Amino acid sequence: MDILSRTGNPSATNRFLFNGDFVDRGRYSLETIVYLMTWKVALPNSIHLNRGNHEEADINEKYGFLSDLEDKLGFSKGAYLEWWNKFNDAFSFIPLGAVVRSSSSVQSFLPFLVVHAGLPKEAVQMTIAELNDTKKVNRVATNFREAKTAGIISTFMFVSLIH
Ligand SMILES: [Mn+2]
Repeated sequence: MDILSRTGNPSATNRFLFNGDFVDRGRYSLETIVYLMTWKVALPNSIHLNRGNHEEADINEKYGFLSDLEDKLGFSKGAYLEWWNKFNDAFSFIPLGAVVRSSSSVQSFLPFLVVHAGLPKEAVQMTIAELNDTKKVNRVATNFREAKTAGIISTFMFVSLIH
């Protein structure tokens, strides 16, 4: 919210890419993710979200998001756990990366890929089209331990912690 108060709200000419870890970063996880999701629904082409390693249940149950939901929605155990599951289901659909290209109205630059952490070894030889192919990279996963392509997915979000 502080960023948008300084830069102005998202619009067709004021576009944003937020690069993950929307939760587990302080006492306002719920407010932050609802705020970003609301902008995304309102202006889907002006705000873009990449998935970070904290948009994953195994992580955000330990580092603040689950307890934030318990504090704010904990009128019953079922309620906040249900919301936690729903948020993590939604997180599984957040893209792992975004390609940033120049538009004709700004200085030209080569397209580049933005991911939360880094590229896995398997991906270095892959094209953007192959990375975007859900048959090759099944990136929809709420729990990486159970995902077929867990190694690739988690490296997109965790490699900075490993190397
Ligand atoms: Mn992170």
